[in-house]
Amino acid sequence: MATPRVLAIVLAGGEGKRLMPLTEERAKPAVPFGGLYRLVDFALSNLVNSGYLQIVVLTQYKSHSLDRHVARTWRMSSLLGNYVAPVPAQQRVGKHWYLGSADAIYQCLNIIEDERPDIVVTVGADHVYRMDFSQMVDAHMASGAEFTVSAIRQPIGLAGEFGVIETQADDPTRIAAFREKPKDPVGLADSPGEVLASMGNYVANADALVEAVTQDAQNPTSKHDMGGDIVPWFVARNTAGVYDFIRNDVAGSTDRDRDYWRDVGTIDAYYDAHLDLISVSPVFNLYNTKWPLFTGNSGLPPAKFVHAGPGRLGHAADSLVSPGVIVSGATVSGSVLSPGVYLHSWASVSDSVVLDNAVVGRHAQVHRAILDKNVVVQERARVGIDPEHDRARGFTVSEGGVTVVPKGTVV
Ligand code: ADQ
Repeated sequence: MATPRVLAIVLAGGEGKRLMPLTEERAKPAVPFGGLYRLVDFALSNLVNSGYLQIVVLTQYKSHSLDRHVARTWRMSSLLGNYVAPVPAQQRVGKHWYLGSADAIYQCLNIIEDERPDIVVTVGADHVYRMDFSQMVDAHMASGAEFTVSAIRQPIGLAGEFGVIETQADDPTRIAAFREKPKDPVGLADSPGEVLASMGNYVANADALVEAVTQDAQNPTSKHDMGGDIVPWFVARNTAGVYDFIRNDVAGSTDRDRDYWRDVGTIDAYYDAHLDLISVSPVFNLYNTKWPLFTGNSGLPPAKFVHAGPGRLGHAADSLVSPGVIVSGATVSGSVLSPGVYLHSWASVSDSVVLDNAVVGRHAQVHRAILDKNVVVQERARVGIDPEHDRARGFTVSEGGVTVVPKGTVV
């Protein structure tokens, strides 16, 4: 099979309402994750590792830190025609921002026309996983479908958060029906407790995609959404294929994290995905060098652990600790610390996610909490120990009981 020309589009305009307050001041794809990364780094690393180096990142909502991250971290030499380019909502076709993800693509059709790709790979920017998109492209081209959706089984209880796929009885690689976030999902015949969910990643023949989003733009009843409108458009044409991620995606990943895919759309999912990273043999392994995850290099010094002494430890166990962190006589367990975090003597941080440059003062306690950037927990203050108290003082406490302290708060 001839190698196709591929343009990659990263949909990075999502608002991420359910991740509030982490998305109060930043787009969801810019939310920090795993100590050093931003969520968008997973989609971009997957594309680059798949060999796709012509990438546009469509941004809109509170996109300043996202644009800056993409421009600084992912800048490539354009000598060979490779680029990762943030493209803000351009209002090319009207005085509105992107209406939905399909409108975002419609508004940048000029890029597709300029690049003349054979195939467009469109991916979300909100998920933590490893995936070789070149395998999906190969499967797409072999199948004869115009548009292919990557899919993974999910518990039926989560069906309302996903596009749910029904495959054709005589051909499980073709989509018979697609329902976006159904309220009354039907389980799979061989596993009634599960549905086949769209991962929000699509491979399309460029011509067909252009036709679909152009027609969609003219449809006054459309919400201009990839999942809600474009996938059903291809299903109606009987040219929509499905790519089974678990069965097919084998390259790049170790056996262990091969099947890992997490939508970190809620505080609890975000928190739990961090715990997945910490375990001794993690299901998602940041140290897998076969499929590296790229991000910015802060140039910070190494993490430092000092001031062990009577009653204080200056250590961390079962944790990920980023560059620039100082653990000075404090105790850390089961936590992920982002760059520049400073923990003072007799402080204790357990089962928590602490984002950049947060400070925890002497004798303070932080448990089952997410501290956003630049939070200061003052001497003897407590966070996450008493969820009722945390709620009363205005912090978000998730259903799973995780307290979130917004950016820059002094506790
Ligand atoms: P959602 O994630 O709910 O479901 P959406 O809010 O459209 O769908 O977000 C999809 C991606 O597009 C995200 O990466 C988001 O950041 C981005 N995005 C949203 N609106 C955008 C806009 N106007 N401009 C640019 N980018 C935008 C989708 C699919 C489901 C599928 C789930 C998987 O619709 O079918 O099951 O993803 O999580």
